[in-house]
Amino acid sequence: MKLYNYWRSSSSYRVRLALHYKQLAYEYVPVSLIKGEQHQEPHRAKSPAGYVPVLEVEERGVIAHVSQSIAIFEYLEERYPERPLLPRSFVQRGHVRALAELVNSGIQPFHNLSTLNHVKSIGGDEKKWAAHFIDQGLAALEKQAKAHAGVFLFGDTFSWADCCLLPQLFGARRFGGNVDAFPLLTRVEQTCLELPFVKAARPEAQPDAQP
Ligand SMILES: N[C@@H](CCC(=O)N[C@@H](CS)C(=O)NCC(=O)O)C(=O)O
Repeated sequence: MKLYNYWRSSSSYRVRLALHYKQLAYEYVPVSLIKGEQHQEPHRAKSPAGYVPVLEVEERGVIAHVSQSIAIFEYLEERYPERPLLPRSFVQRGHVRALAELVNSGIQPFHNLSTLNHVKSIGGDEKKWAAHFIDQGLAALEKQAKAHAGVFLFGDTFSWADCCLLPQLFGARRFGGNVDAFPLLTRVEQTCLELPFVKAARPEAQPDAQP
Protein backbone atom coordinates (compact mmCIF):
# COMPACT_ATOMS: atom_id res chain seq x y z
CA MET A 1 0.00 0.00 0.00
CA LYS A 2 1.04 3.59 -0.62
CA LEU A 3 -0.29 6.59 1.26
CA TYR A 4 -0.21 9.87 -0.65
CA ASN A 5 -0.36 12.41 2.13
CA TYR A 6 1.04 15.50 3.80
CA TRP A 7 2.56 15.61 7.27
CA ARG A 8 0.37 18.46 8.57
CA SER A 9 -2.92 17.47 6.90
CA SER A 10 -5.38 16.34 9.55
CA SER A 11 -7.18 13.88 7.27
CA SER A 12 -3.80 12.33 6.40
CA TYR A 13 -2.94 12.02 10.09
CA ARG A 14 -6.27 10.18 10.66
CA VAL A 15 -5.37 7.55 8.09
CA ARG A 16 -1.81 7.15 9.40
CA LEU A 17 -3.28 6.46 12.85
CA ALA A 18 -5.55 3.75 11.44
CA LEU A 19 -2.70 2.14 9.47
CA HIS A 20 -0.31 2.17 12.44
CA TYR A 21 -2.99 0.87 14.84
CA LYS A 22 -3.70 -2.01 12.48
CA GLN A 23 0.04 -2.62 12.04
CA LEU A 24 -0.20 -2.36 8.26
CA ALA A 25 2.95 -1.50 6.34
CA TYR A 26 2.70 1.29 3.78
CA GLU A 27 4.94 3.47 1.66
CA TYR A 28 4.80 7.16 2.60
CA VAL A 29 4.48 9.39 -0.48
CA PRO A 30 4.52 13.11 0.36
CA VAL A 31 2.27 15.54 -1.53
CA SER A 32 3.09 19.14 -0.61
CA LEU A 33 -0.07 21.17 -0.03
CA ILE A 34 2.06 24.29 0.38
CA LYS A 35 3.55 23.84 -3.11
CA GLY A 36 0.07 23.05 -4.52
CA GLU A 37 1.04 19.52 -5.61
CA GLN A 38 -2.49 18.29 -4.76
CA HIS A 39 -3.81 20.23 -7.76
CA GLN A 40 -1.16 19.07 -10.23
CA GLU A 41 -0.41 15.91 -12.14
CA PRO A 42 0.42 13.22 -11.19
CA HIS A 43 -1.69 13.65 -8.03
CA ARG A 44 -4.81 14.81 -9.91
CA ALA A 45 -5.00 11.45 -11.65
CA LYS A 46 -5.37 9.79 -8.24
CA SER A 47 -7.60 12.45 -6.68
CA PRO A 48 -9.55 14.43 -9.29
CA ALA A 49 -10.86 16.62 -6.45
CA GLY A 50 -7.29 17.54 -5.51
CA TYR A 51 -7.14 16.29 -1.93
CA VAL A 52 -4.96 14.20 0.31
CA PRO A 53 -5.02 11.55 1.67
CA VAL A 54 -5.21 8.92 -1.06
CA LEU A 55 -4.52 5.26 -0.31
CA GLU A 56 -3.15 3.21 -3.21
CA VAL A 57 -4.03 -0.46 -2.95
CA GLU A 58 -3.61 -3.49 -5.14
CA GLU A 59 -6.43 -6.00 -5.31
CA ARG A 60 -6.03 -9.06 -7.58
CA GLY A 61 -3.31 -7.33 -9.55
CA VAL A 62 -5.32 -4.15 -10.10
CA ILE A 63 -4.12 -0.85 -8.62
CA ALA A 64 -6.85 1.35 -7.14
CA HIS A 65 -6.94 4.68 -5.34
CA VAL A 66 -9.24 5.22 -2.37
CA SER A 67 -9.74 8.82 -1.26
CA GLN A 68 -11.59 10.46 1.67
CA SER A 69 -10.32 9.43 5.08
CA ILE A 70 -13.61 7.93 6.30
CA ALA A 71 -13.94 5.87 3.10
CA ILE A 72 -10.34 4.73 3.67
CA PHE A 73 -11.26 3.77 7.27
CA GLU A 74 -14.15 1.69 5.88
CA TYR A 75 -11.90 0.02 3.31
CA LEU A 76 -9.29 -0.84 5.95
CA GLU A 77 -11.91 -2.12 8.40
CA GLU A 78 -13.48 -4.44 5.83
CA ARG A 79 -10.24 -5.52 4.19
CA TYR A 80 -8.25 -5.94 7.41
CA PRO A 81 -10.74 -6.75 10.19
CA GLU A 82 -7.96 -7.78 12.59
CA ARG A 83 -7.30 -5.13 15.25
CA PRO A 84 -10.70 -3.49 14.66
CA LEU A 85 -11.18 0.24 15.02
CA LEU A 86 -14.95 -0.07 15.41
CA PRO A 87 -16.77 -1.74 18.34
CA ARG A 88 -18.75 -4.94 17.75
CA SER A 89 -22.26 -3.79 18.57
CA PHE A 90 -24.18 -2.06 15.78
CA VAL A 91 -25.37 0.73 18.09
CA GLN A 92 -21.87 1.36 19.41
CA ARG A 93 -20.55 1.46 15.84
CA GLY A 94 -23.15 4.12 15.14
CA HIS A 95 -21.93 6.16 18.12
CA VAL A 96 -18.28 5.96 17.00
CA ARG A 97 -19.22 6.94 13.43
CA ALA A 98 -21.16 9.92 14.81
CA LEU A 99 -18.13 11.15 16.79
CA ALA A 100 -15.93 10.76 13.71
CA GLU A 101 -18.43 12.71 11.59
CA LEU A 102 -18.61 15.56 14.09
CA VAL A 103 -14.97 16.14 13.16
CA ASN A 104 -14.98 15.03 9.52
CA SER A 105 -18.00 17.01 8.37
CA GLY A 106 -18.54 19.41 11.27
CA ILE A 107 -15.08 20.92 11.74
CA GLN A 108 -12.32 20.04 9.25
CA PRO A 109 -14.01 21.31 6.06
CA PHE A 110 -14.19 24.79 7.62
CA HIS A 111 -10.42 25.04 8.05
CA ASN A 112 -9.39 23.19 4.91
CA LEU A 113 -6.73 25.09 2.93
CA SER A 114 -8.98 25.86 -0.05
CA THR A 115 -11.82 27.01 2.25
CA LEU A 116 -9.52 29.43 4.10
CA ASN A 117 -8.06 30.74 0.83
CA HIS A 118 -11.58 31.46 -0.41
CA VAL A 119 -12.69 33.18 2.82
CA LYS A 120 -9.59 35.41 2.54
CA SER A 121 -10.22 36.12 -1.16
CA ILE A 122 -13.70 37.53 -0.42
CA GLY A 123 -12.35 39.78 2.33
CA GLY A 124 -13.06 37.60 5.37
CA ASP A 125 -10.80 37.02 8.34
CA GLU A 126 -9.84 33.41 7.76
CA LYS A 127 -8.26 32.98 11.20
CA LYS A 128 -11.39 34.14 13.03
CA TRP A 129 -13.51 32.00 10.71
CA ALA A 130 -11.46 28.87 11.46
CA ALA A 131 -11.33 29.51 15.22
CA HIS A 132 -15.12 29.93 15.35
CA PHE A 133 -15.87 26.58 13.71
CA ILE A 134 -13.15 24.76 15.61
CA ASP A 135 -14.39 26.01 19.01
CA GLN A 136 -18.02 25.30 18.13
CA GLY A 137 -17.22 21.84 16.78
CA LEU A 138 -14.98 20.79 19.67
CA ALA A 139 -17.65 21.93 22.17
CA ALA A 140 -20.16 19.67 20.40
CA LEU A 141 -17.66 16.79 20.40
CA GLU A 142 -16.89 17.19 24.12
CA LYS A 143 -20.64 17.16 24.94
CA GLN A 144 -21.48 14.21 22.73
CA ALA A 145 -18.50 12.09 23.85
CA LYS A 146 -19.30 12.38 27.58
CA ALA A 147 -21.95 9.65 27.63
CA HIS A 148 -19.65 6.85 26.45
CA ALA A 149 -16.06 8.00 26.99
CA GLY A 150 -13.67 5.74 28.83
CA VAL A 151 -9.91 5.59 28.53
CA PHE A 152 -10.54 6.64 24.93
CA LEU A 153 -13.13 8.88 23.32
CA PHE A 154 -15.53 5.97 22.99
CA GLY A 155 -15.06 3.32 25.68
CA ASP A 156 -11.75 1.68 26.50
CA THR A 157 -10.58 0.75 23.03
CA PHE A 158 -8.91 3.03 20.48
CA SER A 159 -11.34 3.72 17.62
CA TRP A 160 -12.11 5.92 14.61
CA ALA A 161 -13.24 8.55 17.12
CA ASP A 162 -9.67 8.84 18.46
CA CYS A 163 -8.25 8.74 14.90
CA CYS A 164 -10.30 11.89 14.23
CA LEU A 165 -9.82 13.55 17.63
CA LEU A 166 -6.00 13.68 17.69
CA PRO A 167 -5.56 15.40 14.29
CA GLN A 168 -8.39 17.80 15.11
CA LEU A 169 -6.71 18.94 18.34
CA PHE A 170 -3.41 19.26 16.44
CA GLY A 171 -5.24 21.43 13.88
CA ALA A 172 -7.02 23.43 16.57
CA ARG A 173 -3.70 24.47 18.11
CA ARG A 174 -2.37 25.48 14.69
CA PHE A 175 -5.34 27.78 14.20
CA GLY A 176 -5.19 29.27 17.70
CA GLY A 177 -8.18 27.40 19.17
CA ASN A 178 -8.45 27.13 22.96
CA VAL A 179 -8.26 23.37 23.51
CA ASP A 180 -7.91 23.74 27.30
CA ALA A 181 -11.64 24.46 27.38
CA PHE A 182 -12.23 20.76 26.59
CA PRO A 183 -11.00 18.63 29.52
CA LEU A 184 -12.37 15.31 28.26
CA LEU A 185 -10.87 15.70 24.78
CA THR A 186 -7.44 16.75 26.07
CA ARG A 187 -7.41 14.00 28.72
CA VAL A 188 -8.00 11.36 26.02
CA GLU A 189 -5.39 13.04 23.82
CA GLN A 190 -2.74 12.85 26.57
CA THR A 191 -3.40 9.11 26.99
CA CYS A 192 -3.17 8.51 23.25
CA LEU A 193 0.03 10.50 22.77
CA GLU A 194 1.88 8.04 25.03
CA LEU A 195 1.12 5.10 22.74
CA PRO A 196 3.97 4.03 20.41
CA PHE A 197 1.75 3.60 17.34
CA VAL A 198 0.40 7.13 17.85
CA LYS A 199 3.92 8.53 18.15
CA ALA A 200 4.79 6.93 14.81
CA ALA A 201 1.77 8.53 13.10
CA ARG A 202 2.23 12.06 14.49
CA PRO A 203 2.90 14.90 12.03
CA GLU A 204 6.30 15.72 13.57
CA ALA A 205 7.51 12.15 12.94
CA GLN A 206 6.88 12.19 9.18
CA PRO A 207 9.65 12.43 6.56
CA ASP A 208 8.28 15.68 5.03
CA ALA A 209 7.76 17.42 8.41
CA GLN A 210 9.03 21.00 8.64
CA PRO A 211 10.23 22.63 11.86
N1 LIG B 1 -13.10 14.85 3.93
C1 LIG B 1 -11.82 14.60 3.31
C2 LIG B 1 -11.05 15.81 3.34
C3 LIG B 1 -9.83 15.82 2.48
C4 LIG B 1 -9.20 17.16 2.67
O1 LIG B 1 -9.88 18.15 2.91
N2 LIG B 1 -7.87 17.19 2.58
C5 LIG B 1 -7.18 18.42 2.76
C6 LIG B 1 -6.04 18.25 3.74
S1 LIG B 1 -6.63 17.79 5.36
C7 LIG B 1 -6.60 18.84 1.42
O2 LIG B 1 -6.10 18.03 0.67
N3 LIG B 1 -6.68 20.14 1.11
C8 LIG B 1 -6.09 20.67 -0.07
C9 LIG B 1 -6.73 21.92 -0.54
O3 LIG B 1 -7.71 22.38 0.05
O4 LIG B 1 -6.22 22.44 -1.54
C10 LIG B 1 -11.10 13.45 4.02
O5 LIG B 1 -11.55 13.09 5.10
O6 LIG B 1 -10.17 12.88 3.47
